[in-house]
Amino acid sequence: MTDLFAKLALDPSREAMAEGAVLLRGFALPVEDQILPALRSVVAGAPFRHMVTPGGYTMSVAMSNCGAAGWVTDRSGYRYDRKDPETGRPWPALPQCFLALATAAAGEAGYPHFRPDACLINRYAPGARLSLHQDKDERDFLQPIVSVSLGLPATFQFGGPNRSDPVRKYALRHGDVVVWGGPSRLFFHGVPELKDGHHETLGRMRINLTFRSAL
Ligand code: MD3
Ligand code: FE
Repeated sequence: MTDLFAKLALDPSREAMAEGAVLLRGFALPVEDQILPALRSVVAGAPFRHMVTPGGYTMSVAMSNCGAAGWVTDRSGYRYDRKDPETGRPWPALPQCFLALATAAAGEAGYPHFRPDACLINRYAPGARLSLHQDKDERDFLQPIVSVSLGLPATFQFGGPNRSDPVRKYALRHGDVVVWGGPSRLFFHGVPELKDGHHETLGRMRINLTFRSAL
């Protein structure tokens, strides 16, 4: 564990995407050998599933969660739930290396007190997409969200506080970490259809981890 912090302390390349949004290119690469096995063990306990929106659509993105709470949707609405509705059991705990990565990234972006209690895990197969939305189901919008991209690259669409605001496009690649704080925390965002491809460790797949202070 000690060398994890030594590796993360290496000077990351950072870009500002919007007010409060800090892109740390490749920030997760030094710890991917810890993240990927931990991810496998989480989804062994809480398998990926395609959830249904309140409007009755089945999401093309498959999801799971770990942490004290998980984000879920069904016909009754969106919410954070302490239990996996598929199994009735609590979600798997946040792996130590997930927590260390998320808190280190938040620290780099100026949020030294970020302590996520939920991690939503999104799995994209080619063709899967996430339409433009805001993340508003968390209790405290002053806390940032930290996202970690793994596997196939995606185009990410980032707009503004109103749905009709123009969007800008960014490529998010394997190992990229973004901290979404300040005004950007409530900006509209989405992922258009994932292009087919092959990633050397994850194959035909993109995984996105989003760490949240939900409760
Ligand atoms: C900006 N996930 O899980 S990651 C989500 O690639 C979500 O799976 C996308 O949007 C994905 O809610 C985008 C980047 C991201 C995540 C959360 C945000 C950007 C954000 C929350 C607020 C603002
Ligand atoms: Fe989102």
